[in-house]
Amino acid sequence: MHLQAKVPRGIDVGHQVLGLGIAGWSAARLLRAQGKEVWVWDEQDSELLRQRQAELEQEGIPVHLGQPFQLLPGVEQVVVSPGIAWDHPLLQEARRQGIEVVGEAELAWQFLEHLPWVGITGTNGKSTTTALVAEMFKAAGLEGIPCGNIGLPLSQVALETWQGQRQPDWIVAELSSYQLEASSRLMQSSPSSPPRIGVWTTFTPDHLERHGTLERYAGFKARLLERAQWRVVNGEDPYLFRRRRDWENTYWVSLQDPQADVLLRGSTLYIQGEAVAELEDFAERCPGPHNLQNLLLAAAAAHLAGIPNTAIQGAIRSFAGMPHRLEWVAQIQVGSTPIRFVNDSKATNYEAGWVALNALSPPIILIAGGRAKQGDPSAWLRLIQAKVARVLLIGEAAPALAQALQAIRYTDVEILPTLEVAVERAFAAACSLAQALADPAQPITVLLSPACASFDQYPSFEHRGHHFRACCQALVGSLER
Ligand code: UMA
Repeated sequence: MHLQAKVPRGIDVGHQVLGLGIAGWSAARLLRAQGKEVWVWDEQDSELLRQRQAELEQEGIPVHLGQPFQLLPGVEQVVVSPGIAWDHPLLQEARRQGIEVVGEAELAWQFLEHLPWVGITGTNGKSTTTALVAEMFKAAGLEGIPCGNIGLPLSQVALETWQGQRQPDWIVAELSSYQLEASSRLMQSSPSSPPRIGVWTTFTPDHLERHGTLERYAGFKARLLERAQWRVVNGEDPYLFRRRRDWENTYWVSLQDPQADVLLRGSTLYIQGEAVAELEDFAERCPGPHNLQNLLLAAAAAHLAGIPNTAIQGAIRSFAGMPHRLEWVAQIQVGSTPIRFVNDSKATNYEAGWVALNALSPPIILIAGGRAKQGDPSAWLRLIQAKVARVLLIGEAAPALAQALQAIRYTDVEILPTLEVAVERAFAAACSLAQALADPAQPITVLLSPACASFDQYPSFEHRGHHFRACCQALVGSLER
């Protein structure tokens, strides 16, 4: 295999960054700001990548687009974007040659390890928990930057902190299994280090195409708890509950267990036996037991970080929910029936799809599909059967999902070419349904909760969610005209 590339004479590459997504882009700028020679490589070529290429080249960072990765001669460190397989042949070759290979998050850690951290991992719920923890720090007058897998790259935070543009009190990092796999020290604590709090939200099969087995996937997430000084774990999750004796210094969170450290009694949140907040309004704004679990996890982490109860209460009052997660994007009144459009584009696997359906009351018209993920869809399919009036399928996975629904004798299914057509069809179906309702004032929900990745039709789940929101708003506009 030819893995060594030609570099123009006189260039000492030093650091090679693989992937020009937002993580690679930030990592390259962080290294350049340290005066390092950096070369960025991306196997794709697109308008967006060319824009980024032009920006980086202005900063003296050469960028190579559209060809398989190759090792540049003289490289001392390879920095890897989270989405690149950790066993990519080029990385194996680099390790064989004794070249240091680090993940982008691990690179950022080297610049941020003097700060206290809350690291949040889990299959689902980690973004909402991350945003809630940051909101609780904010209510206490502290800057706790929500970053990492949630969107703002850790390297960007490292760069801005190093340049003095930010002075974070805490790093509140959402950490994916990809980032944890590519890190050997991230969140490592020692007796003298500032606080490190590790949170594990849920665990179900995901990303098996990358990690191979469930054990490996769990192992990367467990790294976070093993390295932290204090831990917060969701006792409602069956897998995590089974592992409850694995970790010390752990706050257990539960909606039901009266023995838990952080729990719900009625609608009151208790931390270590003390009543902290009423959650009725929060449960209206952020429906579903999963959102209550996320809130309890966040409150536990904030409490361990020394955030006062008044700030936790303030954050609970002000938190408006997350975009693309059961986000209410439009409402159309048809006679006395409200038809609500809810964007849950972030549901990229069957478990997240199940969580959304579980949180909402019927009748529901569901738009699902995209690129299929590995995993067991049976619980999701059963909930569709119980709660969904009609399923509209889009994307690559549509034929297979239609077959799976037929296999359980669910027949109210249609395959449609685009999301735009699906929104129109969903509205028409909701209008017919409204006429048949026993209680005409009962709301009908049109829910985009794909249970699939977006990459067959969109660059990301955010693009898919924005498109859904735009389609719904266009529909509202067309009815107003
Ligand atoms: N690329 C290659 N070769 C490959 C793979 C990718 O050249 O073999 C290139 C692609 O052409 C692309 C670039 O690498 O241009 C993309 O890099 P990336 O996939 O690491 O994406 P980034 O834009 O840098 O975003 C990453 C995270 N992406 C992934 O983990 C896949 C973002 O998480 C994160 O928000 C961002 O860093 C900032 O920290 C997204 C995600 O989907 C939300 N995460 C997964 C999830 O939540 O399930 C783990």
